[in-house]
Amino acid sequence: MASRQVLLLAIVSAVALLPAMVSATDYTVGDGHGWTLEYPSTNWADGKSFQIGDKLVFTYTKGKHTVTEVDGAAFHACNRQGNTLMTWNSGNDTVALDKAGKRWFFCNVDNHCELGMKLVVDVADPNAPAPASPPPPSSSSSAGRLNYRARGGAVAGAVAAAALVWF
Ligand SMILES: *[C@@H]1O[C@H](CO)[C@@H](O)[C@H](O)[C@H]1NC(C)=O
Ligand SMILES: [Cu+2]
Repeated sequence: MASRQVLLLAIVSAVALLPAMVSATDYTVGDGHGWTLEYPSTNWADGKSFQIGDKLVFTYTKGKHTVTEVDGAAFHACNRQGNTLMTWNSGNDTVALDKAGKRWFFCNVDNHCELGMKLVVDVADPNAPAPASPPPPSSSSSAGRLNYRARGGAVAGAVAAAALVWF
């Protein structure tokens, strides 16, 4: 039946796209709490790993807060008079993590930064070459990527095979 073929194609396509989908994530800062004083954001990033292509979404009541990107020194000092790299203030701000390295954000209203409205993320480049480690016996991180791809391919193949058997 044509509909079965369409369904099969949909399943196989979805599995093939899976690696691309997991590689870019939109993170809502503070999760359900949003970007707020009631839920200091300082530790929200702990345990999360960010990659180029991910996005941070800051949601808050417009006018009550800002999302201000600064350098590390201004961040650590909560220096609101220092050099500002970028400011967002729409209340629903999407910040693209489009480059590797640390990005520092705080709220530029009153003493909110001191109260914990600050967030640092460290953005990894998934395509960066492995850092040169003293004796290079084997490139473990590129092997890891190859394994990851091989695993994705194996999963796609297994699902496709299962679907073929099923239909
Ligand atoms: C925030 O903006 C995104 C698009 O940029 C939209 O999809 C989403 O619904 C908005 N959220 C709110 C709470 O306005
Ligand atoms: Cu604030």
